[in-house]
Amino acid sequence: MKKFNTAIVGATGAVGAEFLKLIEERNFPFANLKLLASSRSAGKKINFMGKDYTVEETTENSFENVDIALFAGGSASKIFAPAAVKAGAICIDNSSTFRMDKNVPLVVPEVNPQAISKHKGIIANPNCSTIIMVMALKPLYEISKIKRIVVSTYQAVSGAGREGMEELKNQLDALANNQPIEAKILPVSKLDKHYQIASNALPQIDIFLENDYTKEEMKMIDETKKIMEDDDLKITATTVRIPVFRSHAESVNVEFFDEVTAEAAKSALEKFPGVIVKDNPQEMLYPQPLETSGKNDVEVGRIRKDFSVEHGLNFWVCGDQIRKGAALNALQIAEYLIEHWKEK
Ligand code: 3JM
Repeated sequence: MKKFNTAIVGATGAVGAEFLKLIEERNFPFANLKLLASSRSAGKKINFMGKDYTVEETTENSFENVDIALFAGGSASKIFAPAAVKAGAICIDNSSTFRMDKNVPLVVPEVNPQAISKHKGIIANPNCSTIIMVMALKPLYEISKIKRIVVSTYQAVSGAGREGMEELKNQLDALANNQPIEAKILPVSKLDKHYQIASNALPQIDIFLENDYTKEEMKMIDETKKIMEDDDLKITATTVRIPVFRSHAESVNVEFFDEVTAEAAKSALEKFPGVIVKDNPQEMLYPQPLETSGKNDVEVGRIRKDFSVEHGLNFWVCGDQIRKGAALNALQIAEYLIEHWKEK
C-alpha cells in the first residue's frame, strides 16, 4: 500500500496530540511524518510509535514533498495553508478560516463525502459542535426534509484547547481548597475580560458579532446549511460553555416537513455509521459527556416527540469534541482521500 508524507501543523496542542493517537490507532499509512508548531514549541521532542520526533517551526517552506497536511486549527491555517497548497500538499484544515469559502468543501465523511472530490487543495473540517449535530441530523433528514432546527449546546472546556482544560482544573482545585479563583482564558474573546467556569455556565463561545450572536453560534448555523446543502434550512443556536473537561452535549429540536416518529428516528440513527443510540428512559439510559469522552462515536438519546408543533422531535447528542469534533473527522477525510488517491 502506498504511504503518504504527512505533516501535522499544531502538533503540540490538544488536537495535535489526538491526531497522533488516532494515526497510531487507525494504522494511518504515513511515510514521513513532520510535526510542526509555532516557534514557541519548536525543538520539543515527541516520542511517537517508538521513534523520537523533533517539533519544527512551521514556515512557508515546511511543505515540500508533503502529501497531506493536517492543520489542527488556529491562526496558522490562514498563514500556511496557501503555502502548503502551492507546494502540492492537500490540506485538511480544522480552523474556521476557509469553511465558508465556495471553493472549499466542508466535510463530515458520513454525511457529505461527495463534496470531497471538488477540493482545490483545501478541505475544511467543520466546527466541533456542527459535526456532532449533523451526525445525528443526516439520517433523520433522509426520512424527511427539515424545516427548522433550534439547538442549544453544553460545550466542554476542551474546545478552548489544553489551556481551557488547565483553567477548569486549576479553578476546581482552588474551589476545593478554598483558594481564590483565577480566570485567565475563558471565555476566549478579544477583550481582556474573563469569567470563572468552575461551578458556572457561560453563554459565550468565541467572540460576539454585530447581530449579537456569538461566532460559534453563527458557525453552527452557516456550516450546517452548507454541509446539508440546504440554504432554506432554518436554524438558530445558543452555544454555552459548561464546566466539563471533554466532550460536548447538545439539545436539538427539529421540525420536519413530514412525520418522523421517535421509533423511525431511532431506527435510522441506529443504522447510521458513527452513531450509537443510547435511549431508554425506563432504565435511565441516555448519553453523557463523561461517557463519550475519548470515544469515536457520537451518542444520541432522549429522542421524543415535540408535541408543540406538527412534525417535531427533540433529542440530546453527545460527542468527543477533540475526536469526532476535530482530529478524527479530519483523519477520516484524509482516509477517504487516500482510498480515492490518484497520482498527479
Ligand atoms: C474552535 O485562531 C483562533 O482564534 C481559533 C479560534 C477557534 C476556532 C476557529 O474559529 O477556527 C477556537 C476553537 C474553532 C473552530 O473550530 O471553529
